[in-house]
Amino acid sequence: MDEIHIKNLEIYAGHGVYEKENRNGQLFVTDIILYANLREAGRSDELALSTSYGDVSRFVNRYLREHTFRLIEAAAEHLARELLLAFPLVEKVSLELKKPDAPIGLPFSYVSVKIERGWKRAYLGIGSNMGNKREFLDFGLQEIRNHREIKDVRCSQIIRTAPYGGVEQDDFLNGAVALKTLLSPYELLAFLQETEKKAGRERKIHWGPRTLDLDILFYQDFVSDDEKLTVPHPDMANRRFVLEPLMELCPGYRNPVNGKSVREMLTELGSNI
Ligand code: A4P
Ligand code: MG
Repeated sequence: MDEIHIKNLEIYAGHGVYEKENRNGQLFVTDIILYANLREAGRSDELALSTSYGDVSRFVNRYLREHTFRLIEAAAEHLARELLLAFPLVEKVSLELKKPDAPIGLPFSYVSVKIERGWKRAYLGIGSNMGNKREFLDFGLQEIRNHREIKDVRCSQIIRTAPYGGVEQDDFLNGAVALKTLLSPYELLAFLQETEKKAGRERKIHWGPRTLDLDILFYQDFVSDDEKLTVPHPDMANRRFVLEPLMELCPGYRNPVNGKSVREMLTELGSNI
């Protein structure tokens, strides 16, 4: 991806563990790399199609002066998030925050933290087979759309599906959702579980009836199989009610575990189930 660099931007602000540092302030120096597609701005020579390095520099200056953090880790983390929210063309940001006058009592040039943060693409499965199913799905979608750190939400068609997995229960409504998020996989999971809870979800029977089920199917090319979070969803290749909606959103997306695209998994499933 293309890059815009801002090097050694100097800001006087009050971050530190000691109260004196917050009160008196000191010099901070930042290096920022903005990752974005600059092709259209380059071709057209239009500032509106790019991100103004002047606006970004003033934003960083204002943000670091108006907020106080004890750790430069926290200052960098919050600043990176706010930059990504304020400048929508920026996909990823690299931020180094240097503190040349940190109270160490030994000679050094600076201490710093450097982080890289960006929008991540994720796909969710949504389902309901209790009560007013459509309303539960709409509620879940609305909560997802309202989250500050989620954007570009697209939902597949909602389909009616027979219950899978052997538990005798009502038909499901199922769909898939594409989104971009600043949340980590575990933060996204926590938010989805909170949303299920708000929809009155009770966990009684494994694979049993539910008002609202929100599963992470893919999170970029992240792979995890611990107890709390298994991504990609391990049984997706056997589930038509997952693959059909996904097919509408991302037919070419490859499962990082088996290397197969959604289209290939659906073709292999054939007319089974
Ligand atoms: N968990 C692990 N990985 C994930 C992930 N990728 N996304 C953990 C979300 N949660 C994940 O889930 C149990 C635990 O899975 C959570 O605590 C979480 O930490 P749960 O939602 O409480 O229980 P569950 O949904 O009963 O179990 P599970 O294994 O998630 O079942 P599935 O896969 O959700 O399948 N038939 C049709 N037609 N349509 C359906 O939507 N759904 C199921 C449930 C069965 N049959 C169905 C459908
Ligand atoms: Mg689930």
